[in-house]
Amino acid sequence: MTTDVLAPGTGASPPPFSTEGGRRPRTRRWLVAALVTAVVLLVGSVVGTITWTRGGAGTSTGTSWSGSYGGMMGGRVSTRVPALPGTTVRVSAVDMGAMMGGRSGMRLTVSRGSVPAGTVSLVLANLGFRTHELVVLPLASDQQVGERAVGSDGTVDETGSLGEASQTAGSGTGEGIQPGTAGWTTLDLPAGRYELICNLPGHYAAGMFAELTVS
Ligand SMILES: [Cu+2]
Repeated sequence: MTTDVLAPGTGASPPPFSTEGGRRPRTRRWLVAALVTAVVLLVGSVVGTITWTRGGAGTSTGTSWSGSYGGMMGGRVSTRVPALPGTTVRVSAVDMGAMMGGRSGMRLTVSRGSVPAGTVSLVLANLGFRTHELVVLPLASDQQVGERAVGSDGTVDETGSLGEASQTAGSGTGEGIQPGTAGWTTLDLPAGRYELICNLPGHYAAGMFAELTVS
């Protein structure tokens, strides 16, 4: 964007819509308007956004990523994720920190809702302010995500878990994935429906679940 667009005192009206000379400035003004709208939407959004950049074509330097949650509330993931086998599903965890009562606005979102059966690598990026984790549970055919019974300790039964990513900047099981980091796991998933959850106390009930279909 050129600075003259934003500079004060340069509010010259665009030429009439119908003139040819008006096309370029008008297009640019629309672009600026669209950009401003996008920024406003981003700031007001409760959905985290993530940008992945490959570590270089043809190299195995892995993937680094950054993301933001709600724009001005920040939330970057600096962990360098290695190249992982199989189909990769990127899962982002967001929360509102201590704002809005603490536990509202906790979410898990997946980069894709379905994957082919076989080797699947799940990467959890923690864009929130709290520690999170990712546990993979099977879903019965008549079961929907978010319906599991929550125990008095705030967690759900993990019986039948196919695996989890709960290690900060590492693979597999650990003590939880700290804010601003990522953790991952690689699983062999047969066809079926799965529920990806964060099972730290209170987090499932607060909305940290997402569905993944394997076919
Ligand atoms: Cu969580």
